[in-house]
Amino acid sequence: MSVPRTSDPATLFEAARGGDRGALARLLSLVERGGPASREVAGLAFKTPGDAYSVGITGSPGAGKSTLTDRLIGLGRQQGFNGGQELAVLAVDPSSPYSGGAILGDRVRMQGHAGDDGVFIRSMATRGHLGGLSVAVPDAIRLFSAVGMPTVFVETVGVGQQEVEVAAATDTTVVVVNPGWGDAVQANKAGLLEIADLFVINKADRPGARQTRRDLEAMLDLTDLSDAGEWRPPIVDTVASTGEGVDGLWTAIGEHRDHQIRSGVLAPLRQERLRREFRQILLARMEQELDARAGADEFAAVVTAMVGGDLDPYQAVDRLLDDLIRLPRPPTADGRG
Ligand SMILES: Nc1nc2c(ncn2[C@@H]2O[C@H](COP(=O)(O)OP(=O)(O)O)[C@@H](O)[C@H]2O)c(=O)[nH]1
Ligand SMILES: [Mg+2]
Repeated sequence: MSVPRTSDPATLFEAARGGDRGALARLLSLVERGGPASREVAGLAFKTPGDAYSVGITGSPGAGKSTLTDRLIGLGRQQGFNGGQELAVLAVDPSSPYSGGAILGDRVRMQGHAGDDGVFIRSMATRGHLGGLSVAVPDAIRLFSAVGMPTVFVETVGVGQQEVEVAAATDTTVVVVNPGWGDAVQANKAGLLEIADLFVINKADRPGARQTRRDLEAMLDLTDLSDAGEWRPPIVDTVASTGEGVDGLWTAIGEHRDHQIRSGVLAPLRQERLRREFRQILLARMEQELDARAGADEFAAVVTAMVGGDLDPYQAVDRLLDDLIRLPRPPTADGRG
């Protein structure tokens, strides 16, 4: 099936739902680029909820995420979720403003599936999307879901706050560490411990895997698990380069999925993520609105009043917000509305 070279989101969306991978790729480019077309794609996907289960693979550069993902693709093709064996892979590079740069290596490492029509691999970088990747990635996951993908993998480098947000946008988040002194501690510092549903000690063929496991266990002992429905993240050893242990990882991912469904936390967790997304979009929009008004008279007048000492900075903000959101603000705790 082939679609005329259109960039009309609705036409592309129908084609993608019919199985056209070229159309799906173009929709993802629209999502990545941001702007009105991206909003339209997001709207279409949102109104067509699918049944995709998303799995995030995160960790430091070089931890073996792509090699591991490649192995998981193989298993996912045989035993995918929701009775479907097709799958989508989104390789996210938050540090790069372009697709294709650092991701090229990932493509090479996922070559095992290059000729496989059932696997859709796509990289995504920061472009013009409002709210950045922490909003673009959930949009992309919903798009995959809407076009009928049962399983979505998201590989992302987990090194900063935004990256951690991106990594947390999936149903099951796998944090990959390596053996060796301090790797688990680094992951903890990066905020990855909080978002991990599962730990992988990859490169378990190297010395230090047992120490890394002890470090992780010790840190987990200090973690409050009540939010996650009492799920304690299991720790799986793998050697992605040979495939050793990857079966066990796939099983553990399935167990986490089952746990979320059985305990009833999957839907509320997805809603919570949607709330966070809404917040991100709202904040980005507010910033955009503010920037657009920075030169406006009202803005200048407020700043002048503040600099002149007539308004303190809080009052100046109140004055502007009154204009920006025409909603009554709730009174603050100290009664100064
Ligand atoms: N010794 C060893 N090397 C591995 C293992 N897994 C991956 N590698 C190698 O580590 C390097 C980085 O792997 P890659 O998957 O690109 O890591 P990513 O940056 O996290 O995606 C590559 O040279 C892999 O071949 C493993 O389990 N053991
Ligand atoms: Mg990689």
